[in-house]
Amino acid sequence: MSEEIKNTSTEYSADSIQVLEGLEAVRKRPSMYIGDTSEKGLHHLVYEVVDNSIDEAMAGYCTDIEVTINEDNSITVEDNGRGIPVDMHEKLHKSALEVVMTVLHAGGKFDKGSYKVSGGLHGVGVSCVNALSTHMLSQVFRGGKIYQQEYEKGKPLYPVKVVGETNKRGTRQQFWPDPTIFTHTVYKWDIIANRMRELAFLNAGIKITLRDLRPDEEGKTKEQVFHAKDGLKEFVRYVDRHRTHLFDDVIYLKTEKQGIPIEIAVMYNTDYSENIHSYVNNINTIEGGTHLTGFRMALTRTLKAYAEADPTISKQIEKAKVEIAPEDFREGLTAVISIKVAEPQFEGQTKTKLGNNEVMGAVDQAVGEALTYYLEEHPKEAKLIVDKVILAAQARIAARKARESVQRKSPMSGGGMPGKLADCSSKDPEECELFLVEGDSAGGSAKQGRNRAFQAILPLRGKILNVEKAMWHKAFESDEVNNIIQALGIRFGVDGEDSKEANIDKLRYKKIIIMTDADVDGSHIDTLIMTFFFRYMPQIIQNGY
Ligand code: 0RA
Repeated sequence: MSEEIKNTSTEYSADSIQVLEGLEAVRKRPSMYIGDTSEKGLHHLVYEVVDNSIDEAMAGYCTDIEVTINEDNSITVEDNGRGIPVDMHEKLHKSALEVVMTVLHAGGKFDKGSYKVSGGLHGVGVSCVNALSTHMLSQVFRGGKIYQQEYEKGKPLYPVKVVGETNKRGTRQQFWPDPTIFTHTVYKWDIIANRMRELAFLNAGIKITLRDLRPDEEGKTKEQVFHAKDGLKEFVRYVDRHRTHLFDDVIYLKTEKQGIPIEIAVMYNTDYSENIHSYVNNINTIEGGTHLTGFRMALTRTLKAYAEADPTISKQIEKAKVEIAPEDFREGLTAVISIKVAEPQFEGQTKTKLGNNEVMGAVDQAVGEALTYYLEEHPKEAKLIVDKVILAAQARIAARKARESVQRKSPMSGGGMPGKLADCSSKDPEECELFLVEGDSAGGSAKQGRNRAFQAILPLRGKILNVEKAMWHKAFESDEVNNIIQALGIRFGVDGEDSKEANIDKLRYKKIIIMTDADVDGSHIDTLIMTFFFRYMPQIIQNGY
């Protein structure tokens, strides 16, 4: 790995060689450090630099962060924190700033006991950003002076120097991503804006200003300020802004249990799905984990206990003749969960599933206490939730009946397929493809053009049911939706009579293609079909089919 380095090593001290090897490693295998070198990796550089300012803000020393997309597509991040230290590092004989900028993972050396993330997504250190930039400029405003150092591909061009005076305090970082490393080099406003909005919601009170100095078609530049003084309360309202609420209140808690800071905001809406956004150390844990499990456990237990303790509600449940299942408590629930863990263990395919067991009990306890209190204090809202839960249980039972009747009356249960399906001859799911085609006539054309050995065609008539707006069982009453389920070989309610979980063991096609017209109706149908997959059989998406 260090062949090229050895040749030029005479001018470097032993320490420098180590540093260079570190930076060379980052440049040789950038994906190992920042995930990938596509658009995602490119934007990751910004997050990495901003994260350091966020850490400074979480430690209580910084209130403002300014992120600028410059006209030449470089990025500037400036904060009003204490400034990265510039004094001499004892062992390495160079400025602490230089160490932070050039030594892998050096960030930890100055750790203030904040919640850094080990491995996985963030926390690789600003030195990685430096290594992957053709040029980088660091400035520190501290003690009345402006300190500065510049780098090329991570290598300092000169020792840290004073370049002027200032009454500002803080750190300013500017970098130019290396176009020989990244497949994309143009920053997208929306991608950065979404992350900055999320960070502002997750860290109440921090003001993040995003600017885009690249003129648009009208020659205009952009600026947006993200600032949420109420943190997650504002976040959950934002997530649910297009939904109708069961009641306007946000159920909110912010506490610490067993040394784990926990913040949660919950709203109930009139839709039928569960939307939980969970974060650990500001990272979106899309695969969930122990914090999510703790939340769900507490929610089920607390609502159940509340319903059982209230004679009127118990009678109401008895009358409705339903057995309430855990998932019934989560219909129409939107929640944002944010916790901080000192040593997070991230697991799962994308390393976004929290594994720390101690977190489960902490979140369970926090949610149990806060929700019990909320229900006692808000009987009106509590009743609205319980009514909704009973409705959900009834719908779930109705869904089972609809499914059973479909399976009885149609030829499908015996391996029969929907009449409209033009199946392929292969029976090997690995090579079989199913085309979901908009309209019978396009379906006909697709049939003529296909390779019948492995390509099957299922024409769909018009728009399928919008499952996002329908109760669970309605999907099983819709012919078009049932045709898709049957053609795919999906079964529901296998583990436990009315489980909502799809069983895809007998999936007949491992490639599913949505084929619609390139117009608004086509896009709408795409959306409806994808929503159906996302809500009823997310495994199809998760497995990349
Ligand atoms: C450790 C110690 C001190 C400041 C920082 C880290 C710091 C790092 C970054 C990175 C971006 N912005 C930052 N702001 C501050 C200061 C220690 C002291 O002053 O005593």
